Amino acid sequence: MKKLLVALLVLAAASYGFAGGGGQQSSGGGVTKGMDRKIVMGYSQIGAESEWRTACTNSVKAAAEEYNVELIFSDAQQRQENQMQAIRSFIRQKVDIIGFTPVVETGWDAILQEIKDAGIPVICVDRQVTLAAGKRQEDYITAFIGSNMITEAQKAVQWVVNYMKTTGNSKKKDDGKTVINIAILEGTTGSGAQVGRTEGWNQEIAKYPNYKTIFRQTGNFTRAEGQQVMEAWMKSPQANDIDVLFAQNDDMAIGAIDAINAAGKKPGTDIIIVSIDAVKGAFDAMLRKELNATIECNPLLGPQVMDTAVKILNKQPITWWVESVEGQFDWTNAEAAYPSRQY
Ligand code: GYE
Repeated sequence: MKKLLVALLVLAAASYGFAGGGGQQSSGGGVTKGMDRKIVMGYSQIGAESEWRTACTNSVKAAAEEYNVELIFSDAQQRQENQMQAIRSFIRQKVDIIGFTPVVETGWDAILQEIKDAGIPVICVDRQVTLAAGKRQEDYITAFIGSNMITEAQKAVQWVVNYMKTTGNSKKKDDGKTVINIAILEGTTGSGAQVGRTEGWNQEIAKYPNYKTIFRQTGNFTRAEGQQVMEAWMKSPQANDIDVLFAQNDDMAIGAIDAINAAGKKPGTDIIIVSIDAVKGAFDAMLRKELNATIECNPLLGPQVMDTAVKILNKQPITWWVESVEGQFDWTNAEAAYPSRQY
């Protein structure tokens, strides 16, 4: 009997630990807004790699409070296996609904089947998944909430081409023939954000054959790695050839700006820089005239996540994906927009 008790305790501790990994649980009375009971959501976030991610996490936690949803929040520290452990623990705990941001697109087939078999609805937040050939994510994921990564990057191309044609950098303008050399800092390899933004950029830039990519490397969506990679490029013999830097998020652009300054070049003038997200740090860099433009990607997804969860659990109709509506900012409108920015 004693042995059995000990074994049970160990099991309970282990499953609680899996839910953890930096997890936290909020409880309390009352019912969830829009429901006749209080619901439990297991939520697997990928980490805290960027200003964007922190804003997203804060938004989800605040919305859970507002809706009175019991949130079991787990931080995966960028590791897919940690996400799997957390999700399996959510299944064991029989949560009402699961929310998660897949760190990379592939490798989710088995666990999504497990969630489906358990009859738990799942909301995919910010990044999408790619399943094995022939399978549709709509058959495994109840709703997706996030941005269109492809169109964001297409907007970045349009901004760059327009700026290079009308203004240019300190060395050249785009006359349709002059070669414009690009360096690209990519996000986490294999993540929905990296895959989509690379695809959108490649498709759109192909329309302008005088734009050539001379550097392309991942900076994992972090400032530190954006800076390191740019530092290496600034030391290479081709450093002087870089006309444009496209960073797949603001944090990497901000890190790269430090490296460009350290190399004695003027970011925003010698090298035109465009990134994606529109976080506060990007606005600061635009006001310093070091970052030229940022394409907005809205991280404040919490209210939409909770609202959708309630609708799903109430068996109300939902739209599988309502794309976020987003703007873009540069030196012409950043200052006016700054005071009303929320992240
Ligand atoms: O742009 C970046 C973050 O997946 C859209 O991930 C998200 C991206 C965002 O770390 O800053």
